[in-house]
Amino acid sequence: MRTISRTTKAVLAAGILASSLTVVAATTATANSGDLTASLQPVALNGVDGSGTALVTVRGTRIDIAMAASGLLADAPHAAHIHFGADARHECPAASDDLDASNTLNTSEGAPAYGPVRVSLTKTGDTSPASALAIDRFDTAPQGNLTYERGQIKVSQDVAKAVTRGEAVIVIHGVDHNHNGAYDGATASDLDPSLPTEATDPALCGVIVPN
Ligand SMILES: [Cu+2]
Repeated sequence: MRTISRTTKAVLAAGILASSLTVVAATTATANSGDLTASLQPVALNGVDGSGTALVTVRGTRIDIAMAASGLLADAPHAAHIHFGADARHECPAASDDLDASNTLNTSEGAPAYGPVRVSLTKTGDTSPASALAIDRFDTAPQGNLTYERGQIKVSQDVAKAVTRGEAVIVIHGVDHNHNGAYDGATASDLDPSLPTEATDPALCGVIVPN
């Protein structure tokens, strides 16, 4: 019967341990998992006197979100999304993003900061970018307070990964620039010319960061 020296056994054991550690590390790297928070603050230049918080949980390619915000135009639909772009800055926009010098920021002007819509935070039904302006399925902020809770939102692998890494941004839209209690004004929305820009301009924004 062959005998294996102690040294050989130790080397073999170390090798097995090292390879199983590699397997554990690889598994952890591919399965997205995280508990995160976004502190929602007024978007630069848009003058919303409000704030909010979103709690986000990622498990694989499913996301749970609970969100509350205040200071929004009351009883008006507020589209809300998770934005992410690989080439974006993974930030909320700054006053310097006001390319047309209008002294307000529209959704497109914020895109270099937060990227395109990747998840529509609708209360029911589809949550893809196709529902970005499905205004009948977003919260209407009674008394200016938005509440939102939805679990098991299916997202793509790259979005799950971006959220887990702290690169995705929550944006709540809808700003009453002239404080007259309604979305109106002569400027058309950059997203849908049939809507006033007030209906879609970004109001509150927060990067989703790991707890
Ligand atoms: Cu958005």
